[in-house]
Amino acid sequence: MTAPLLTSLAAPGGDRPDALSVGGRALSREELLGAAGAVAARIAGAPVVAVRATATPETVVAVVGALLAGVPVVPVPPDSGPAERDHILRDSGATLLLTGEAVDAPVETVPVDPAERAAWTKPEPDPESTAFILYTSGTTGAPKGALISRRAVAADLDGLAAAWAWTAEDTLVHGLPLFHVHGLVLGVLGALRTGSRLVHTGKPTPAAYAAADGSLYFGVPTVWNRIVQDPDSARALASARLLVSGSAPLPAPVFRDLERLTGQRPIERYGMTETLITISTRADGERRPGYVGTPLSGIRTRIAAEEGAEIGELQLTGPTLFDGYLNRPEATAGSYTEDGWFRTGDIAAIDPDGFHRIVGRASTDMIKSGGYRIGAGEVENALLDHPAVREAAVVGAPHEDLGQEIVAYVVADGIGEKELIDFVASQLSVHKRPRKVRFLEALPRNAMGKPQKKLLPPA
Ligand code: MCA
Ligand code: AMP
Repeated sequence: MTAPLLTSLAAPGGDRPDALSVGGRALSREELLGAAGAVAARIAGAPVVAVRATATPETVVAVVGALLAGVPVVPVPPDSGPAERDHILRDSGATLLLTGEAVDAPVETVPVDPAERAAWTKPEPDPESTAFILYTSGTTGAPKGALISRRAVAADLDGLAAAWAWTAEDTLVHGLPLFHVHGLVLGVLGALRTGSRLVHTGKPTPAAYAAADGSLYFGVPTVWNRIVQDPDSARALASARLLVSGSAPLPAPVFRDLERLTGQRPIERYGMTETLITISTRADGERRPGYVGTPLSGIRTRIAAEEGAEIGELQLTGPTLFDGYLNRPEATAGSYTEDGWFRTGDIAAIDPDGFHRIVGRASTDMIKSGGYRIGAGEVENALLDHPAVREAAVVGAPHEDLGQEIVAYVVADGIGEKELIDFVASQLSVHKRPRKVRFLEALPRNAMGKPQKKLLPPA
């Protein structure tokens, strides 16, 4: 039986003033609980709250406060422009926006102050209730809200704690954004549930990781690539217990450079917003470049391959799966097979010894850049909102540092590359901006008039 999500928030084995340090500002667990209690009292009874998810103690306090009160939380990327932010607020039904600093918003804002204290004594909410509504891109249209239950989060964190021997003895270090599964669910709630100390470095820079003196480090492959480009910082991680990579494929050369510079092979783990983390190598097990390991406890996997083929779509079941997309029964139904397995959209293979290898994605319209998932359709729609743009096609081009970089092909009059990049950055989150724009006379199309991305010229 999985223990309720927040049962272990009080410090196991004694509190410390720097139990959580986020961007250089520290809180003890008692201070966190007191400040979160004040948030819970203020928002109790709201249907859904949004949190402006800056990398700050305010975000941690706001999220824990909402979880105490049993109000579903929607993290909003702090740099999202009006198109993305308003969609998330409207679609989720959030009536309040929790924020550490005053901002203009189309809903009532509620200030969050880590110095406040209030006791919260209400019982833990139903484990099947929604903890998070996490907005995530599909191949077309605006992002969808994935409903993540308290039970799913608790089961996932327990599975990871077992896989990585993650305990209160650890100090977790990372600098990932606090509006996605990686940085928020694993990187904050994982530390709270296991009792480990958390150092959030603000930004995931090599120098900040090297200075943090942690035992457990999280990064997306871009972060690990930048660390191996900075050998002194990489060597400083030699004394860590585990270096963990996820959210995108870790290139084999980066894996090998990490081993060469730190003396240890990184842990790779695989997941999705909709399923949380489902497959990982183990603290006490083998780690191979290109492989994400074996399923966590309670997760079953299968490959839907054509007759005779070993490679096909990875499908999953287990206690960490989401409860569907908010208000989108058709999209939810479409993400499951007839016999109830979740369709990841990732192409994978399973070796005879059970080790999983992620080979690619079924759709080229789902881009992973710097570990962020970006739907080509959302960026195309943002470009088409510009009056000078007549046609747009967006692709992910291979990129050494980011994995993929967003490249936009447009048919447009009288506008330059920088202006269009800035336009997208101002409408959506900044990381969804194209890094390159190519201007064409017309998009290549088939006889039916459908754009043919395969026929686009090289970036
Ligand atoms: C640049 N900037 C701009 C513009 N261009 N601002 C406005 N308009 C522009 N045109 C600014 C940015 O705001 C930012 O400022 C700075 O330039 C650099 O931004 P950027 O180029 O985006 O940064 P980067 O260096 O390319 O970022 C690399 C990164 C980042 C740090 C690795 O991609 C990252 O944090 N990735 C993590 C993604 C993640 O957590 N994914 C997990 C998804 P300033 O520096 O001032 O802010 S969860 C998941 O995948 C599943 C569940 C799983 O398996 O984990
Ligand atoms: P997101 O919904 O942002 O959580 O992105 C999920 C996607 O990230 C998955 O469907 C995979 O395509 C990719 N992903 C996550 N972890 C890995 C990994 N270790 N190796 C390869 N791809 C990964």
